[in-house]
Amino acid sequence: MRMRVGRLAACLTLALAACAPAAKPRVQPVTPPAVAAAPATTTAPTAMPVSLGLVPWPRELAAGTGPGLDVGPASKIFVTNAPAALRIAGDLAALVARSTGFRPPVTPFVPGVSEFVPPGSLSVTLVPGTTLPEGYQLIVEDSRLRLNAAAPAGLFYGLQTIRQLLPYWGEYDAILFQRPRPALIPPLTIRDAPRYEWRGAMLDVARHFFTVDDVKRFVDLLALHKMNRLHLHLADDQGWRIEIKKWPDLTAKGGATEVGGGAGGFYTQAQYSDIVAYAAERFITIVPEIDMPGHTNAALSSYAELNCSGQAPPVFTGTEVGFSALCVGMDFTYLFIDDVVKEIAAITPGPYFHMGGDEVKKLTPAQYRGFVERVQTIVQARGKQMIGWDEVAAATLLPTSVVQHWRPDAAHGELARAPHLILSPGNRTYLDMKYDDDTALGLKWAGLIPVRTAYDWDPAAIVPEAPAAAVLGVEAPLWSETIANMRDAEFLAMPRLAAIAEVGWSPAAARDWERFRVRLGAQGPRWAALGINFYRAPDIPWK
Ligand code: TNX
Repeated sequence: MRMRVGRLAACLTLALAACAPAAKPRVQPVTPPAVAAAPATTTAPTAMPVSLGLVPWPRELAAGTGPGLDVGPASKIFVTNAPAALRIAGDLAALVARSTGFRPPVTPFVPGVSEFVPPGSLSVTLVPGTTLPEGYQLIVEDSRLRLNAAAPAGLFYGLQTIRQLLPYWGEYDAILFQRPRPALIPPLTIRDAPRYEWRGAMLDVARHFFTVDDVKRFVDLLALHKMNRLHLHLADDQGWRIEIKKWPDLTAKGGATEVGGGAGGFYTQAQYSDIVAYAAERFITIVPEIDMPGHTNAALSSYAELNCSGQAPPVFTGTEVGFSALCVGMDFTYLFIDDVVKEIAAITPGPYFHMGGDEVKKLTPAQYRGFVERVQTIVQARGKQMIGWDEVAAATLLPTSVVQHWRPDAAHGELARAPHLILSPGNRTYLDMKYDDDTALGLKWAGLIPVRTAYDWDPAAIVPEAPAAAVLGVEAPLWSETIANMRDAEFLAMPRLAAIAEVGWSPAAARDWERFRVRLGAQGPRWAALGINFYRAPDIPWK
């Protein structure tokens, strides 16, 4: 089925305005309500009740008093006159238009001349130094909405919050043809910023290939939940998915199949750059992974000279792991790796290169460590920080290198010494695990993962020996042995991706399963409107 790429995130940008600094809110702090009640009074009889079904829950939220904002035909958006702010203000206007049928005009502030925001209007302002990294403030009071951030990413996340405050029916394509209706945003003050800088997901495009439009659709799911890293698993035994100009057979041969023997596919470098740019507009960094020295049958079958034997193995379309390895004792292998890292680094603006490093059964521990250290040097020489799955913690790592924890039983001593850690414990974050025994898709080697299991854990408690500052954050991998298209991917990812997003964003003290499941249930109509094939998990009170 063809997805509506870009619709999910069409409103993702926020503008900044040099509007007046937000006044101190006259509000009482409240504990996060599961779903806040609509304000007692509304100014328009047609106003829709708005629930606070926010996911992820913000760092601080206080209910306000007095009128909220009735977005209506007279509403305008005032914005800081800067390109990033104007783009986000334009997206906000489009979002409001979809929700209400009225498209508010966007007017840049003229600094020092007019920073007045009239009642009924919205403002988007970029003011350096006013928020934490990636943070924003959203203040709705006196019939005005003010969004403010120190940097564009914060405005973007504020826009996602506004999106969840607006009625879900704005997500339907048909809404513009319906009678315009005002939408009420309740009075509130939100001061928000993420708990962790790394809030990611991984998509395995190697076991089954996913098109550029599929990947953009996945990016949209991340953006909706304020996630900011998309790790692409670009090469494995079953497929090589990224064009390397100097080694064309990697894709010509190694990209031409997938699990089950389908046609596979690959991204040209131009297509990859298109994905990178699409993600960047949504403040998402692409993290490319070329898995090595194991998980390399696609490369080994493409070039005989990469094999110690000089013989290329056949392509592989099964799902076993651990049988392949690069010829680590041969210098030629490292020339190959350098070519690959060089070409990918050149089209990857983000600072990371993931070298995989998992599940190597063909090498001695010393061979493995030597390989990791040599690849680490190559990656660094090409200007990137190396990331590896947790097995790489056995090697001597540079201070910039990042270890991605995945095995629930990995040795904590090594992990505690990792310069930086990403937490992807298989028994919590693996989106390819079944929800329960009846789930048709997915695996269960790391256990069954119902929504509560994906939600109810604290990243700080996974490797308690690791210094808190070493923990970059969390990432949810979606391996694709058992999924062949985006419908399948959405079924396994949603709603657990939203749970992991909150684990990465919200402060530990604000997280609570009982409240979360109600807020998650409130996403149902929105996700349905967006055409997301989410699993109606029985433990969630879907609206
Ligand atoms: C383990 S997680 C793997 C992958 C599989 C996955 C399936 C990791 C680093 N390696 O090769 O696809 O399990 O759940």
